[in-house]
Amino acid sequence: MREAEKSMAEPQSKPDPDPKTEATVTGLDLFGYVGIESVLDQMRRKAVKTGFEFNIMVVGQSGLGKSTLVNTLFKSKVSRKSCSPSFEEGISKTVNLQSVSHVIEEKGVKMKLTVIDTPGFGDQINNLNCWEPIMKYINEQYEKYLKEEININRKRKIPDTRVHCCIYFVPPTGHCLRPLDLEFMKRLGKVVSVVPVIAKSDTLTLDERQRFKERIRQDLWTNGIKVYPQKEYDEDTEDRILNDKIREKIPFAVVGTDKEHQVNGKNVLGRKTKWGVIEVENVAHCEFANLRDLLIRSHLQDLKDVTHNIHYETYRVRRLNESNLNGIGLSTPLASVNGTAVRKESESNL
Ligand SMILES: Nc1nc2c(ncn2[C@@H]2O[C@H](COP(=O)(O)OP(=O)(O)OP(=O)(O)O)[C@@H](O)[C@H]2O)c(=O)[nH]1
Ligand SMILES: [Mg+2]
Repeated sequence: MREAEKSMAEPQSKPDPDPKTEATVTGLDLFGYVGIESVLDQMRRKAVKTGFEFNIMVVGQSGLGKSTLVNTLFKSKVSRKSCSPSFEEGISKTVNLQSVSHVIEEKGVKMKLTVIDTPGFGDQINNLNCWEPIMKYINEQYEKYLKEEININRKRKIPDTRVHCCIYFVPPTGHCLRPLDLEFMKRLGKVVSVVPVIAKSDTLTLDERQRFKERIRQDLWTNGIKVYPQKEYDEDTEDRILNDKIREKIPFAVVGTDKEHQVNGKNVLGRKTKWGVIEVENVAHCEFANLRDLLIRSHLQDLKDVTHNIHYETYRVRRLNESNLNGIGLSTPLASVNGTAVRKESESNL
């Protein structure tokens, strides 16, 4: 018996295998060209047909330029198309949590982009629990998705309203993060990917901006606040190198506008001042372009993956454990759980 175990554990004791049979057998060797890589084309075609959904939320104190940045982010023209008329006249104070969706099509790829604009907080004397409506919204979207997912007759494609990224606006004080910012980001960071930005950064000099950014990074670190992209989710060295560069730049110092101005004969998005135009998409002027590239060009899929695999998964496990504890089977859709239990859950998270 021992001998048999030994021989199984030590395959090297067998005669040397024929190197030809040990080598990876490629499709080419066996049948000529198989065309495995065409699976990529198939996946691409499928993805293009299905389209993409991406949801961003903007959060921060009142008057920091959240609604303005929403318009800037999607080249304002795209954004303005389906906004309420008040956006045409100028951006007014946001009073309700509102989401605006646009289907953007580029080279045949369709993306339904939804931006959830939230009313600013912090203008009350008592800001206690001002994060409640935001946390509630985020958890409600997870709950909606979960209900669809555990339905017996579930849809082939579950509509995804989960918040994939939350842009948190830090006021350009130039000092440090306020207790309110710390508290808010600490709570948000546990349920959603948070990308902090310095709002209205045209009000800071370049030196002030740099020092403020370093201070914010330090404050986040000392308070154990996790912002996107998180180190522990880097999948390999390539990811780490790319994300380290982003982590060094975070928080992005952004400037927003919904107006275009002529600069050197070209129409550019910018803020006109007495001293010239601050070009919003010019990286020498501000880091709006870095933010846009992160969200749309380089990390869109990763943000969706982190939302699904980390944040939603945490929510799902907790909810299903809870259902089991309450004696409600997994197969029972949560829709049939009394509504108060669901509501209590989102509140208990606050
Ligand atoms: N200097 C400067 N002003 C800005 C910037 N972005 C927006 N503003 C101005 O700030 C004011 C408030 O902008 P909003 O976009 O309404 O701010 P908000 O965060 O949506 O405010 P609430 O809806 O009250 O939460 C407007 O007059 C904007 O023109 C910026 O980057 N720099
Ligand atoms: Mg607003």
